[in-house]
Amino acid sequence: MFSFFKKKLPELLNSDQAPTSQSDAGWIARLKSGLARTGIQLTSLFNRGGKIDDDLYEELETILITADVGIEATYALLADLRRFVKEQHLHEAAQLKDALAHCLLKLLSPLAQPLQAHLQKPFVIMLCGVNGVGKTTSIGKIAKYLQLQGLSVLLAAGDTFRAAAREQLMTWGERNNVTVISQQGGDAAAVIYDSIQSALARNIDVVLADTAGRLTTQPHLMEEIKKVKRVIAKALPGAPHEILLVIDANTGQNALSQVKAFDQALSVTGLVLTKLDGTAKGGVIAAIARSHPLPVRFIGVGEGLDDLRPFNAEDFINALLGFSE
Ligand SMILES: Nc1nc2c(ncn2[C@@H]2O[C@H](COP(=O)(O)OP(=O)(O)O)[C@@H](O)[C@H]2O)c(=O)[nH]1
Ligand SMILES: [Mg+2]
Repeated sequence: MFSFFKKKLPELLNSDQAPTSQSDAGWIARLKSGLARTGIQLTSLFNRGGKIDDDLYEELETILITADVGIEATYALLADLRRFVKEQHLHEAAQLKDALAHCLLKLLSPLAQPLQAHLQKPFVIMLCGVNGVGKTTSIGKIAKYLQLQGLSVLLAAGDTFRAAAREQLMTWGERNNVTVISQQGGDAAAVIYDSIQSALARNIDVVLADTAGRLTTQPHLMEEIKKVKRVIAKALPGAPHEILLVIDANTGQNALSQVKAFDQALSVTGLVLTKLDGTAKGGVIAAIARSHPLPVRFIGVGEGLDDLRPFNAEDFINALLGFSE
């Protein structure tokens, strides 16, 4: 744990974002091993000793850019870092790690806004994103998370393009005793409309609606998902209450164009960042924070049911920078 956090956290975080209270060692370890590539590079840079000089900043710049932070966010972060270093009269390379953590926390903590699914009933959540990013898997994990909060859930098998997606959701529902509304064939809007009717009739708290994967460069599919959103509003005025865009953390800077395009089409209300356990370098979240900030509701570090948690900026930065507890 690093010192600036201790001093600055209360100023930087809202009271409802308790830093590490919900974290357990296993989760932090998974996140850390997922982000190890970046962590190791940064740790070896800062542990080298010596003074903070232009060479050090330049090497840091390279590491950040290759860690998917992107050019714009890297430059902004480094400018902030240089300002902070001057202000705090820091001189040693070893001190730069804490300083970077401080600047990253300032950048990322506004994104840590948990999902508030108890605000409406039924609370309708629609998921969207490109193919294979983890939408259907995330639905299972989010459903479990919500059930643990005492909320009843119903799943809408809105990916009517792939039979496997429907079966994937049905299997999950059976195993966890959750109702899944699906139709053989049919269209996404109709399935989700029925699901909302069903949730109303059964007094269900949350509807999680799956949708088929689509590329933002497929105009007819982007129109189709806009229609799904309009139909949801017809089934329940004010819904969908949450539009989650699922992003694979391994897609690098392309993630940013997905965020921009889906947000433009649907007014996305939150992000789910998956696969931070793979070859992800983690920096894409900083790129999003800088260029197109949206709340990060959950991050995923694996295929298991417990491998998805609300985003906590401090834990993420600890893992990214390779801090040891
Ligand atoms: N390693 C890893 N795999 C994941 C994660 N989330 C999803 N997956 C896997 O990614 C693949 C595609 O997931 P799926 O939910 O079907 O994607 P969809 O097409 O967006 O619905 C599956 O094999 C999932 O098990 C994650 O956080 N980490
Ligand atoms: Mg799917």
